[in-house]
Amino acid sequence: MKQAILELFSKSTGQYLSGEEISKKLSVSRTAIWKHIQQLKEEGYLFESSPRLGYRLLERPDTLSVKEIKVGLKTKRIGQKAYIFDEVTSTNDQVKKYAERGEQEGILVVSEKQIAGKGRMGRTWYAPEGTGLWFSLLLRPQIPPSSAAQLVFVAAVAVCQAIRNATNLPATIKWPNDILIEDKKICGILAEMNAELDWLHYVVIGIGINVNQLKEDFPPEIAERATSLALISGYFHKRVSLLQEILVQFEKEYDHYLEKGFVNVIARWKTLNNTLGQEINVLSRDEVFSGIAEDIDQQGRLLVRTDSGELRSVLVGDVSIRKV
Ligand code: BT5
Repeated sequence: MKQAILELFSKSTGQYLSGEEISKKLSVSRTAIWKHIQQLKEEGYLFESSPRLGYRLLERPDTLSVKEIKVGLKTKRIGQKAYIFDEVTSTNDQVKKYAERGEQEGILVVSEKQIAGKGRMGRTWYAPEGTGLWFSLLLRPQIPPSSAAQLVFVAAVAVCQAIRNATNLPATIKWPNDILIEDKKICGILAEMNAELDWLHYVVIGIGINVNQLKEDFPPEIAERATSLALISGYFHKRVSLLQEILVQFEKEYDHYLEKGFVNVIARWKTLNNTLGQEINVLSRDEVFSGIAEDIDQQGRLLVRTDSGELRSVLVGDVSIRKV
């Protein structure tokens, strides 16, 4: 019932709804409505009530709850089933457990905190309590395992676009999986898959976004390279609204990809990236080299013209943009 009440208010944002109107629409008594609204107030929702006009929802709490995530969520399947945790080792690992139990594509796992958050290649992702968005999605696309890396690009385009839409901040994508603002890392993406050589069982897309951390919240080893939306904009952001926008953009981008292929994703990726055309250093496996990032190919490999004129394609690696 509380979910239904919130849905009504989400459709008439900032407007008064009378107790009578609500009770008619939901077929319950006005006293029951009053009781539910009192409970919502205790959960952090700020309602204004006027004896003549009824109730108006002024503020929603920034708690990551299924109720909050689902209210007004404009997706068909991505995030429509969500699991929320106070603490997990890694949301990617949690999604894998659900995948093994046969859960459907689109399920979302969000945690307030990760105690063993993962980056790529065994690295650590720092995911402290309450300040960021740490979440993972389960996908079951019918594509060959060799194409699974393309989903990192789908995710990067969706997250970058969503951050721009929700905050107006100039987010860009650094090949292959980082979102940066003002040259600092705001978001990392980790895609993992379960597959046979020629059969993809599922893919987990893990996304970590620094939302409301302050400078002192970052450990010294990343403090110079990492930032948060709050640090850039000077004010705190609602994590739930951002998450909803990401889910919407993700579904849009993913559906496009499934229908029309990777070419369209690359085209959008190119309009949002900060890597192509730049002088870069590449750390690929154990080798370091530098050159100019010329393009990405149909598999998402970065094509780099090295300082000696050779064109090299990089499938896995880290890139840093050289400052001139
Ligand atoms: C990534 O790896 O950037 C992928 C990060 C994915 C995190 C999400 S959170 C939800 C889901 N569950 C997980 O367990 N993981 C995913 P990589 O490109 O390898 O970058 C890792 C490096 O980024 C680290 O070695 C640090 O230098 C740096 N780093 C760690 N935590 C950071 C943070 N919160 N913000 C910015 N940089 C960070």
